[in-house]
Amino acid sequence: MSTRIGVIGAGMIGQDHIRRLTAVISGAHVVAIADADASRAIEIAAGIPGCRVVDASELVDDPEVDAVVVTSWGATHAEFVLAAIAAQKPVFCEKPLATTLADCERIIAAETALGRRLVQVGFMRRYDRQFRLLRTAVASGELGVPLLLHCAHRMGSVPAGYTTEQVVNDAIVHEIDTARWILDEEIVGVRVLPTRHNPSAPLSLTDPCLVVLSSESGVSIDVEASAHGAYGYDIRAEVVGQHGTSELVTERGPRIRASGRASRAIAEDWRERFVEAYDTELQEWVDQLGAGSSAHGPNSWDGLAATAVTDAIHRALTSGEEERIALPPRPDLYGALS
Ligand code: NAD
Ligand code: ISE
Repeated sequence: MSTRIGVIGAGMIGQDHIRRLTAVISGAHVVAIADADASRAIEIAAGIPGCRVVDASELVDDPEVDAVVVTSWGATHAEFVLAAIAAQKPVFCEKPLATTLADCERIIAAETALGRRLVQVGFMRRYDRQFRLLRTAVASGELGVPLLLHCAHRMGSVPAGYTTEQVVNDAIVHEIDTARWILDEEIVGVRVLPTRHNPSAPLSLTDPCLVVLSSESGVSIDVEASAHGAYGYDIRAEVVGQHGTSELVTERGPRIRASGRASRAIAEDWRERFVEAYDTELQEWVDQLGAGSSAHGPNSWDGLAATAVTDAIHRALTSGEEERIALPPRPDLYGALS
């Protein structure tokens, strides 16, 4: 039986996930779309047989909707995720789970009271082959004790009006999650280092933004987030361990030798770089729904832990000091860290 999905938010990633759910993965189909911009919802729904346009406030409780995908703006996620938990429907929520720690705590409290995990957060890098190899290299012990993790998040370009808040909540949030997942420990401290301003960026944007996170065991994780990476979308990560290093291989396609140079392509944006990861992420989620099991992917706890760190980065941007992170106790419902 095919799972009937309702999607809230038909913007960039909403449309990409709708295409994926409709044309790429098996076991689900999109029956309802809601967007604050009704004309956008109408246009997208028109291309999908049997798909209705529904008001966001009614989509979760719609009896024709079995499970919900939330791809609206970050600050709106908590409302829809809480509604899905109240309706006891599985919900796949794009990152961030919520933009405030208080909202994340409300979500955890609601799920814990229900006693069942219904929420999966869209930390799709956990489904990327290269990130999985990096994590396996660390877990194998071959590198010895991990000491440092160097990360870069270079966006080729960003939409006009892109803010420092988005750099932190939408971009660096991925490095926070991958660091926790690769190292299998929480982040406990954050500093923001001064950088020279990129003349291509508006003065209001912290670009590049250079953040150093510290893990429980003392691993330092430096994250360079560049909103005007200029040459393409480039995500890098390298673990430096006691006995060796391991890094992501990020170039794509065949190696070309021409005009006196050897080169390989660099992805244009996140849709291209992580296309297989998004496909795997949603296929596994749908498979779990079909099997009637709780989502096994990144959960509400992972969402809360990431938001606790983004909150601390915002404090550090203002204070210029190291900001510490104190997480509430992790409920048993969420099991071990990863
Ligand atoms: P977007 O602005 O392109 O699209 C958001 C859509 O949501 C818009 O169409 C907007 O009208 C709609 N919307 C906003 N509030 C709404 C509400 N209350 N009810 C109904 N519709 C509403 O943004 P985007 O780039 O698609 O990002 C959306 C979310 O997905 C963000 O949280 C972002 O961080 C996340 N995202 C994740 C990835 C990833 O790699 N995992 C990539 C891109 C975006
Ligand atoms: C976007 O929202 C994403 O989640 C992408 O994965 C990220 O790389 C990009 O920086 C964000 O804007």
